[in-house]
Amino acid sequence: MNTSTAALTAPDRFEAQVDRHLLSTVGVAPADASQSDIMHAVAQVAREALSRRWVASDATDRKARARRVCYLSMEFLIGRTLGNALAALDMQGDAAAAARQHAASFEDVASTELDAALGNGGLGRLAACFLDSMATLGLPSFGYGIRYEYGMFAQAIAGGRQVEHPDPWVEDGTPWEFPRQAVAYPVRFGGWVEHPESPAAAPVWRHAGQVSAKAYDMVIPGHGTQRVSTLRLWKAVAPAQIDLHAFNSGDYQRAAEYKNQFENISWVLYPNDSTPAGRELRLRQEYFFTSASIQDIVARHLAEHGRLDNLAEQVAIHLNDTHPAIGVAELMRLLVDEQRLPWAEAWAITQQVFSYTNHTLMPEALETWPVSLIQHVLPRHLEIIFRINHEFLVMAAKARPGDDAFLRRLSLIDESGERRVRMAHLAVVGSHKINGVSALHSKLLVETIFADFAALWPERFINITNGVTPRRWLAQANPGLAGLLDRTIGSDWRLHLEQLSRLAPHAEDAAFRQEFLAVKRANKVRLADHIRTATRIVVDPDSLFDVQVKRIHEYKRQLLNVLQIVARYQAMLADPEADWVPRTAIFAGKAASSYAMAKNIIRLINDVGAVVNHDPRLGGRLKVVFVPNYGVSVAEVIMPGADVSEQISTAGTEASGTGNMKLAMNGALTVGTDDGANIEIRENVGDDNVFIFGLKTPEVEATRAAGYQPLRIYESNTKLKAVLDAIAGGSFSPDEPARYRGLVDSLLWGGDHYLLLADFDAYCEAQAKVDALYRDRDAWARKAIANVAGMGTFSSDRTIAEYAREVWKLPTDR
Ligand code: 26V
Repeated sequence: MNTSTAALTAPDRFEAQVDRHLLSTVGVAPADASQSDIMHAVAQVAREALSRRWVASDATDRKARARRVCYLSMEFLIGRTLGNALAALDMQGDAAAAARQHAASFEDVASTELDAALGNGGLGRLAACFLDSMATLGLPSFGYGIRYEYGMFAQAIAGGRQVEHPDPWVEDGTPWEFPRQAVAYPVRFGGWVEHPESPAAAPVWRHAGQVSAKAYDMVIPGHGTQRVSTLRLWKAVAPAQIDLHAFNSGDYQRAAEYKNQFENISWVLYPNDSTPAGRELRLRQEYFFTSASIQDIVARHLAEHGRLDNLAEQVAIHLNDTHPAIGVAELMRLLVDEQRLPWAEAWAITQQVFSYTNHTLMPEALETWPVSLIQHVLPRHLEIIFRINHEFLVMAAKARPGDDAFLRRLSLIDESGERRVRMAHLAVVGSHKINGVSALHSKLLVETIFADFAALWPERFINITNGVTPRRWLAQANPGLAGLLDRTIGSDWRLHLEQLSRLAPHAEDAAFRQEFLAVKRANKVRLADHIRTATRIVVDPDSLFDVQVKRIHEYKRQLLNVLQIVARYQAMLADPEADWVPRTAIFAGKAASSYAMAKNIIRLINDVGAVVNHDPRLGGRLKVVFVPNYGVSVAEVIMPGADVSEQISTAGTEASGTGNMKLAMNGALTVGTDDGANIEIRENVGDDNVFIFGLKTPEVEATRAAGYQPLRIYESNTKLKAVLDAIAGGSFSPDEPARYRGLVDSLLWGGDHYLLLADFDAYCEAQAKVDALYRDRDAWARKAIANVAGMGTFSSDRTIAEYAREVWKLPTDR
């Protein structure tokens, strides 16, 4: 044996590190390692490298006493971590080689990782894209959330229906978390408040129960930088002394119950999207993670600065929707009751610290809590909310003397029925900046739910349009297109997505168009493979892949898409010899478990597919598939394989949408309404490169105001009537002909609140234009390329740079 440098460095080589972890961490002989074993070992190698970056980032920020942003969110829809971590560490090549050494492909190895699905939909995925961008821009930043033991339920389809399965994603551990033994805070609930005689003494909250919030950290690597960010998730643990007491008295059952009553707080993610979940446990979850996060922020600040008067200079706390809005009252409690700051001083700090993003106008998703419930769960916070409200209304009354209706609308308390706390009002009053997530949404916010607040404080309301991270949604999800971009415009687009505009001239290059279409074709083959594995349905990669993927909700109008598909089916049957453009309609998305109508829509999609897919008269020219278990990893396969992106919400209802961005960035053409970020996508990619149809927001309002009568449309539109009659009459449910009677009745007799019938003709016309264009492969390719080229502004790096500049006042070099 010689001692050459090669021999000395050998143990540090990537493959050697993987083998070392196979032995020491996973506990398996390298020769016997399964794909999952290899995934775990590679993850350990990445973990070590990330940990080094973490320690360095942390030391730099502490030394610089850097101002930080803390992003409070109930949801972080992370997905898988390995591929992203390796890309950030520039270890992809090494990892692929290590996988090959064990006779595996890296893709197969990576696919054994479970998704971290700690979120429902758009709001949670946005938070995950934001973490990626905050780290990449090098912002000193923390994400704060809940370490749910069970994430978003897994969706299976059985007999055409959604079946929910639990998602115990951490049951067997995850390589990505770092439990912080030393970081824990008590979070209290219930009881009552005592007010001492002396006004100088602080009120005392005699709580009824207490739980410990324990920190579990995840590293969020930045790309093109050594900087990382931290995601700190809280787990609820019953305090040790509570267990002991009951255990010592021998009452194990009671001890276990008591323990569960508190530990259940971080058990499961609420699987609702925009539906009221007036459940006490949800409120406890919100307070639990918000209180722990703010205690952590205050404790760290005190440790670094030893005083609180400069808190607002050092930290920005962002509220991702109203779920953490109770934090406004919690910070006041900590500053006034525990740190003994005067109320006015504490309030000035609080208002400077907080900012708030609204993510929906849907009235049913605007959180309010009964005053009686807050009294029961958080009695001291209720007092604080009342005082905030009192001082706020005194101020507002000076602005509009005598206008009681104005004050009633502004109040933090809705007194119209059972008294309720309006969490959005608490968030607005406690924040110095409030934003919507697209230009239209932000405009509607100040015209509707926040109109009165905007009259008082116009300067607080701004727009920051959403974005998505190009690392996951282009580089990782679409290596084919990423490679083509690298060869054509260089590789800077990963960090500077505006660079995509340099693609535009290449739309004129026939050879480039061919390459572009070849990439799309390969992605469609990959998607078709996934569809076959997941549904056993065979689809043709040369057919037009028409994709609608998102949570199932009436306002998103998956049902309008189904109506259009049935109309197409009927037209094909009427003229089977015509030259129809072959189409594959691809749906995916979860329905809230309690949302009967949404579940019925899933069943209808599957029922329509069961008939259409097997009708020999169509010769395979129309297929309808429902891809089960939509989530981050399924989306990574679907987005690159789409030709058409369906963004067809009733105008004025979709706050932004982010799937629309992922699809367009991957070269899909949008068929969409004038809603959310669709409008800005059109402005950026060009009117000629999207298919915008249907009523616009003011027309939606006018249609409803004029007394919308869906029956009239039904009776006068023979094509639409035939569609609805077929669905209602059981053409797609022959075993139970009345199955969809109720669904159709909700349109005809239930008011058709989302105006499907009103938009039906315009939608079909837009789809006819799509068919015509698809026949001309060259013209299609030009428009698809124009879409990619125009999407530079929709990077979450741009979004985060705007937050940093306009809201958080953090320096960036962008
Ligand atoms: C509300 C609730 C209510 C109770 C139970 C659980 C739960 C979970 C989430 C929500 C609100 C969801 C709001 C949301 O996801 N909005 C979406 O946010 C995206 C990012 O800004 C945006 O692109 C979508 O248009 C918007 O629908």
